[in-house]
Amino acid sequence: MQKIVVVGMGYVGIPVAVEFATLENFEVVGLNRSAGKVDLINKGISPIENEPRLDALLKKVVSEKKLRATQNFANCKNAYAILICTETPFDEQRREPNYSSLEDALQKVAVNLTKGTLVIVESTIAPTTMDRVAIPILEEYSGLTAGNDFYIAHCPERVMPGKLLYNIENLDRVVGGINEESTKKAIALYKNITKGNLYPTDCLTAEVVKTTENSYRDVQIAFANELAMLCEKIGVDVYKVRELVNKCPYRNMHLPGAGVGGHCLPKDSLLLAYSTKSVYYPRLIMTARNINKRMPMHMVKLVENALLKKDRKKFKFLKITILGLSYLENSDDTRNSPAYDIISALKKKGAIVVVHDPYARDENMEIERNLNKALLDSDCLILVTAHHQYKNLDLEKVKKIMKTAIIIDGRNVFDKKKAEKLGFIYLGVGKVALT
Ligand code: SAJ
Repeated sequence: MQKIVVVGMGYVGIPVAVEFATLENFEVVGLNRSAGKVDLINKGISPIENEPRLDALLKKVVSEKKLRATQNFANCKNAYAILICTETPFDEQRREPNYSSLEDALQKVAVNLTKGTLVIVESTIAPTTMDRVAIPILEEYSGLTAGNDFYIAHCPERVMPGKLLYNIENLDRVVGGINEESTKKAIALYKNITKGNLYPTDCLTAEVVKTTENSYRDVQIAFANELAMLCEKIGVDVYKVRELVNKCPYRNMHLPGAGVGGHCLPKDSLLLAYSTKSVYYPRLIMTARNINKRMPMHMVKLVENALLKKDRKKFKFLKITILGLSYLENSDDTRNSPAYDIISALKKKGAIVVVHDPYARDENMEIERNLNKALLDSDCLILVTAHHQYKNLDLEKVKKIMKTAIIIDGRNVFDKKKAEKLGFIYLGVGKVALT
């Protein structure tokens, strides 16, 4: 049985560890810094909730002793392959990637690295990181030579909360090795767990592909957001415009909204730009990133406009209800959610902000699970995340329990005409602004 070690038991590491552990010829060791997570996994409990099939599969492979978690990196010795899946956030203050977790993992792997092992970096990294950071650390702390004594490749993850296992099993992937042998070994490894195509390339190209695929999406969303603000001024519904634009061949206008959250899009264009920081500034990509970053403030502006309509200027003591803390509909994942910027801006203006979300988990945020309580006596309902639960809200009932009938729609969930007919002031991203 070949030993696979997965470093980092998060949204990337846990599903890939489970996928290999279900296969007959692999046993898997999951490495994590937090003892709590190690303990949960060894009890067969997934730290990630609301993920189809993951709970059951994790319980199965742990009970069959095919997967175990530990904090001890000595388990890297004699591994067939080591997959590094640690977080790589971007530090916006210092304007550089925060590689502390990645470098810590690389060092601990390196001191336990044995000849012949295949090392894969799945974490999303700025182009040139494999060459400038990963390979030097592995060689320095192991005394081995990359590409000869051990194999190394970058195989960027393509996970998506809600489809973690599905994406691993079906999506195409890029496999960038330090040399042909490393690439071949990495492709042979991943062929065990995916039906998707595995495209061979080099480390640098793989780094650029991953950060580009998300920068590309960020730019597309920014286009939609810019058009939404333009349509508000012109007085047309951007969603109607989008529907008709997309009837045109080769058009695929994305959805405007309250903002762009998640663990990928808000940082990947910054990682891409970082790699050329002294030689080239990608203006379009960075402008797009700034447009998306400013959407939560646009939502706050819409609140101000709506209150003005009610001759209310002050936010002080107003009760404002946020519907949706998660960054993505029907997910509990709150990472980089635009809701946080909206909440802090409203609190700074003196509003009493009540946050409702059926799924989100955040121990630092009080989350109301009872929708009626969240809306009772509220002066403004702000729709940030298009959870299913909000789509069939009975606005007539909602109006009865709110104090002031104002809706700010960040995801085109409600029907503007119906809301206005019921007596709501309705403003939405890309919807016709107040006259
Ligand atoms: N969003 C918009 N408008 C859109 C699409 C998304 O405002 O048209 C917002 C969402 O509300 C969310 C954020 O952008 O706040 C990110 O949404 P996402 O659908 O991109 O979801 P992510 O962040 O989980 O993106 C992942 C990425 N997958 C990987 O990195 C492997 C992304 O590359 C995928 O394109 C995306 O899933 C997907 O296609 O579902």
